[in-house]
Amino acid sequence: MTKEESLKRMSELVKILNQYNYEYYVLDSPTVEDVEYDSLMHELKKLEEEYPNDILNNTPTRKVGADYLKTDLEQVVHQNQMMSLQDVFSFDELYEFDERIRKITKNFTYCCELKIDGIASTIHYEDGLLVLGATRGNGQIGENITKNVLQIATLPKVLNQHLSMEIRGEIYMKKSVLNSLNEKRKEQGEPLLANPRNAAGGSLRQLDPNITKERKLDQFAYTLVNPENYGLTKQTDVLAFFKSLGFSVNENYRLCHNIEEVISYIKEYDEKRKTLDYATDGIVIKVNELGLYDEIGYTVKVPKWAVAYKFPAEIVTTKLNDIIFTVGRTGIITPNAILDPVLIAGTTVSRATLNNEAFILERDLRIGDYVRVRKAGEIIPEVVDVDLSRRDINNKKFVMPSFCPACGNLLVKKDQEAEHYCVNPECGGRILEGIIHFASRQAMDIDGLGDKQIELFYELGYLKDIADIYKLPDYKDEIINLERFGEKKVGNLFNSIEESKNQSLDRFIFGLGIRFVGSKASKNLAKYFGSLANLMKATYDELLLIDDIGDVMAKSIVTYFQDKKHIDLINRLLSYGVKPINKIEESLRLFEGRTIVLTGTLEKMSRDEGNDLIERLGGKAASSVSKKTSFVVAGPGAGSKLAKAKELNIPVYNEDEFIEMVKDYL
Ligand code: 0OX
Repeated sequence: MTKEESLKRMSELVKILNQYNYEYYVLDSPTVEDVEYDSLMHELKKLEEEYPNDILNNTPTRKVGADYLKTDLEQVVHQNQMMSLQDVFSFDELYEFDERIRKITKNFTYCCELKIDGIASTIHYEDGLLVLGATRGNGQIGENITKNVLQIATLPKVLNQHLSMEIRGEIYMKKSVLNSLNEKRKEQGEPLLANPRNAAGGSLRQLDPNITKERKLDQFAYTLVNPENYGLTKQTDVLAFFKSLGFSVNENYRLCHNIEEVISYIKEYDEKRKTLDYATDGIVIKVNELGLYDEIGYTVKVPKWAVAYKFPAEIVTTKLNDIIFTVGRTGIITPNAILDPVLIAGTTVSRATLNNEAFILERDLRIGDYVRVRKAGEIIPEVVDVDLSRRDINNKKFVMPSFCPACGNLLVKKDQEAEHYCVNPECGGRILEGIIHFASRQAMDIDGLGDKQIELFYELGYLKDIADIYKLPDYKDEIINLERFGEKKVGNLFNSIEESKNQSLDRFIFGLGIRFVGSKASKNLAKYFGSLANLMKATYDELLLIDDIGDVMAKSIVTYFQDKKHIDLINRLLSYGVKPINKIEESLRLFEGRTIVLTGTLEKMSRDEGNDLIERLGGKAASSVSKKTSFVVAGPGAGSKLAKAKELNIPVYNEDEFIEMVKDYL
């Protein structure tokens, strides 16, 4: 790669990884597997080592999880930094770790612990009473979660000795707890929690501790701050001490005398961990003799006397009992594997998408085969391949059906496309998916109207298309009498239906489900046309002028609005009071008449980007604070401007609060 290419790649990686971090830390909903994330991060670190002068300000290599978090919780400054761990992915790297320590001393052992996939936290006790709980945050500053840790049944609130001390450990959610929580959420049409770690994180950051209590979290203790105060010299003794005080300690730890023993421990637990009721993503290997820690030393973020070996993604073999087909709103037919239920990475898997005919034929998957399944992004089950050694000769080669499973129409496969389609616009399966899409979180965001409710109302004949949603209140009496509904729930549902009438124009456009028009294109369309009426009149040539809208999308939009059925549907929606609001237009006035000053270091945008944003939203970006300043956005290191703002009683927000104000317009 030339330097220019490397810098371009660096900038791409920063963008992708920041997005992944946002999905992971803020949305609690990762979209990539850890392995892929780690490999991209590794690539970025290597490039940054090569070009240290070109490291970007917003690089994720200099941020930790908490930098991505928006939080309403109070901050806690850690008196003793909370370090994280250096990850390694191979035994070779472990040998290198061992070599580095052996250069310093030959007289040591290892304490190996399971790496629990949860949230690292610190707990302070004074005179035997739990007085403070905090997350790691960036290692220096965390979030105060005292009220929430008090809800963890297995964490002692009062110690059996009057000790003042700080202990650290992992707060986690059991796999079984996550499964039953997700079952409830599914029933209520709420989004599922992606994995035990994100579930624990989300539960701990609840502002209402009662929710934390319902989430039934647990904790394992593993670090004691200042162990010398208790005469302890070994990590294994610390763990025993914790146990004697009433803490939960993960009992699977082992004292290993050399790196070979460490490796056999890892191999043993890569199997055993599958049977445990909590998620583990590796093994933590720590020098056991605490007295050696200072000599072996620390880097800025991690100790040199410990590493985390990360397990490769879990793959499980199970039986493929059937292949069934679902119809999407665009008519796409998706084959799905029906599997003998198996536990993978924390949840039971009994279904996996098989994407399309080619996917099945490439792997030669046959009903009755044993297949290997893994979870992409720890969430989405995926069939990797077949275990041919276990194939029964009677298993028949897969043949794609010719007819739609929902309406029986002949399926169509277009040239160059891998997918089969049902092209019947009246197909019940397609209509149902279209209604689900319209009500979904990214579109009209109608709370309480999830897949299950829509399927039920569709079967009962209350919903035949998206406009019928606004007629649901006509069936109030019938719905109240349905199982799992009731006065309150129905009242909430009707309120959110009513509220959605003034949903933003871009979400409404996205909700219509026009082929190829995703949420980004919908935003561009709303911004350009400003109203539904204008969009409906748009010509092909005009559409091509808009950002990111090309030939295929432009044709699809024109065709959609030429169809009388769609015009009738939109007219009905309008007649029921649906009136999408152009929030993008509104945004131009968000800061109208306001003078805003940015000061200190902004971590998520450059100063120029911030000032541009203020101007774009109709405000004035100023560089000095005066009586005329409407508010100040202060990042770390803010000095005299911040002091002046305080003196003049001008509101001050931090960067996260500012992003919260403008997030709809970014
Ligand atoms: C875990 C875990 C995490 C903490 C900082 C230096 C050593 N997730 O289970 N961290 C540590 O120890 C680190 N131990 C663990 N067991």
